Parts: sequence; structure tokens; C-alpha cells
Amino acid sequence: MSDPGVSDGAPRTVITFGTFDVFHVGHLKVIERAAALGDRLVVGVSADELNMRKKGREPVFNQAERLAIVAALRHVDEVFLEESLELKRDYIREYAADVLVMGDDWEGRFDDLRDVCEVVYLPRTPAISTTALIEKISGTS
Ligand code: C2G
Repeated sequence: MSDPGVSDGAPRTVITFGTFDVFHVGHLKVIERAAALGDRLVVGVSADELNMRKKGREPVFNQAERLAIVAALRHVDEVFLEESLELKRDYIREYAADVLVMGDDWEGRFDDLRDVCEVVYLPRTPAISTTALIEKISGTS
């Protein structure tokens, strides 16, 4: 296996993950910045059931809708359904990813994967979140 991080001129595949519910500019920016780190961007979109386990609520848009939205983005080459947080190593192998990108709310959490790929945490876009949008739209904030 080649050294993670050492370029051999082959196209670099970047992988990132997220729920991307009520898609907003913070989501767009992380996708744009992830794409800029390589040549091909693969995005794991959290399954409805995983989102339920992580956040304790149903997403506003279901997994088929969220997959369709993310797949339609210019920077995204491939999407798949992320069934479990614990399967990252398998997904990285399956999609031959060279770089894993996560928001810095996950800082440190996936450092053990540095033996299979680069791991980059990007700063979140301030002052926007799906939860805040839901509260704003429903008039509860
Ligand atoms: N994000 C961001 N700025 C925001 C909101 C979100 O940069 N203001 C980023 C997050 O850091 C993440 C991506 O957008 O990289 C998707 O965010 P979520 O949909 O909240 O993803 P999450 O539920 O954290 O799912 O395997 C991990 C999970 O699937 C990540």
C-alpha cells in the first residue's frame, strides 16, 4: 500500500459524510471545500435510521430526497447511503478514498483512520444549522 498523503499522480478521491437535511449554504461550502482537496468527491448521505439514532428526530427530507439533492451538485461525483458511523473504514476502502473530510464538530473522532487515508477536519460555517432553520421556519425561535 502506498503512503497515505504521498501523491503518485493518480486522481485523488475525497470522501465526506453528512445528513444534509434542509440543505443550506454551510452544507454547500463544506462540499465545495472537500471537492477542492482532490479530483473526485464521493459523499455518504446518512440514512434516515442513522439520523434518528444520531439526532433523535426524523429528518425533514427523507434519504431518497437528500441523496437526490446531494447527487445533483456540480462538485459531487458519487453518492451512497451511510448506514452506520462505524463503517467509515469500509466505505473508505470501497470507494478507494485518499482523503476523509469531516466538519470540525467531529474533530479527533476519526483520527484512527489515518492509517488508511488522510483525515481533514474543516471549520463549520458559523451561524447556520438545520436545527436553527427548522426553529426559525416553525416560529419557535
Ligand atoms: N456543516 C458546516 N457548517 C454548518 C453546518 C454543517 O460546515 N453550519 C457541515 C458539517 O460539519 C458536515 C456537513 O456540513 O461536514 C453535513 O452536516 P450535517 O448534515 O449536520 O452532518 P452530520 O449529521 O454531522 O453527519 O458520519 C458522520 C455524519 O454522517 C455527519
